[in-house]
Amino acid sequence: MKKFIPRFDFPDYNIPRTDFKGHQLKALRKFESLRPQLNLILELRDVRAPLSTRNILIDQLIDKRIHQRLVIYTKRDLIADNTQYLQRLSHWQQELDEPFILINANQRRSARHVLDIIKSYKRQLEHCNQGLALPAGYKVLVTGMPNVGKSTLINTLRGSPRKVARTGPHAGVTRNTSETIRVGEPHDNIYLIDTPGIGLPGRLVNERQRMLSLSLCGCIKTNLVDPVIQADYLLYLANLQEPQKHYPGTPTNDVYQLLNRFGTPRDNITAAAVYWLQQSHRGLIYDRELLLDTDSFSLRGYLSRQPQPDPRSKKQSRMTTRDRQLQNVNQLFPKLSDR
Ligand SMILES: Nc1nc2c(ncn2[C@@H]2O[C@H](COP(=O)(O)OP(=O)(O)OP(=O)(O)O)[C@@H](O)[C@H]2O)c(=O)[nH]1
Ligand SMILES: [Mg+2]
Repeated sequence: MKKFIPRFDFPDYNIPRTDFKGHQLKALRKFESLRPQLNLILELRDVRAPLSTRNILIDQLIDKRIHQRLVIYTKRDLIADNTQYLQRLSHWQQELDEPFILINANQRRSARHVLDIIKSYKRQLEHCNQGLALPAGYKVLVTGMPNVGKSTLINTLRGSPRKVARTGPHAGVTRNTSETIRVGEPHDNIYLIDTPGIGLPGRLVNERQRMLSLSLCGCIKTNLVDPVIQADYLLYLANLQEPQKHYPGTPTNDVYQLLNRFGTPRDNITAAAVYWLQQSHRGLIYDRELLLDTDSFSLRGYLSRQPQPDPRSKKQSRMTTRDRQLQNVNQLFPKLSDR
């Protein structure tokens, strides 16, 4: 039998570069006003797409002199078998010197671990303050891209059967920054703030494929990208990883051939794509760079190569709504345009 060779390239489809919305800009403004009272920033990312779900706007929010920071990779359970990948990710994070943990946000044990870390950060801060208690309590902003599990983690940390934060399997469930939510014992004095997921304005997205990875993680609106293109990208990734685990029949590079195998009524190819996208694809990594071998990819190298477009060069008269949004973002985070 002929050996199956997966595609190494993926077509450059003309897909939207952004799903940035007005409520996200409003949230960024709110972050700016909360900034002086925050002690810890918890940045959540989806472990299956750590590059795509990293948000450079959050880097701009952090002032190292006053804020502590912890990166939390969620959805660990969806990739638990892939120990080799988890080891590589840990190695890259250590290289960056960015404190991080991996969790399942639905799991009480994970939430207890997060709470223990928050308490230890708080103790560190009190120690630096010569043991003085923090008058307004210890404030923790829970932030990240849409749908990465921010509200889920807050509910699990609260531990009560009644949810304090609304959750759902698609992007944009939380629309407003919450009031403070107490976690732990009353004397712990720890308060979390739930936030709407923040995406990136189009000009800060240099590769369209980011949108495909984000789409597979549910971080952008479901119908922003044609489901057949999403299915094609999923097929491409599955073939580079373990095709036999993710679809029936012999491996194929032809998405139409695959979708026809699902036998949907009246050969509705879009319905077949949606059906396949909704299956669980445990173990799959959605950022294709991470499939390169160790010599060809390092997270530090990748991040240093990310271009930072200068939005100031755009003429005011030709500004679109998106340009204006980006300009607003840059006014909030001037450091971005100086890079
Ligand atoms: N398997 C798994 N599912 C998770 C995990 N964390 C969150 N989810 C699921 O992911 C979906 C999104 O969770 P939310 O908590 O609503 O995400 P969010 O970041 O608050 O989303 P926005 O409010 O839209 O920004 C829900 O269906 C959760 O059940 C996790 O660690 N593992
Ligand atoms: Mg939410």
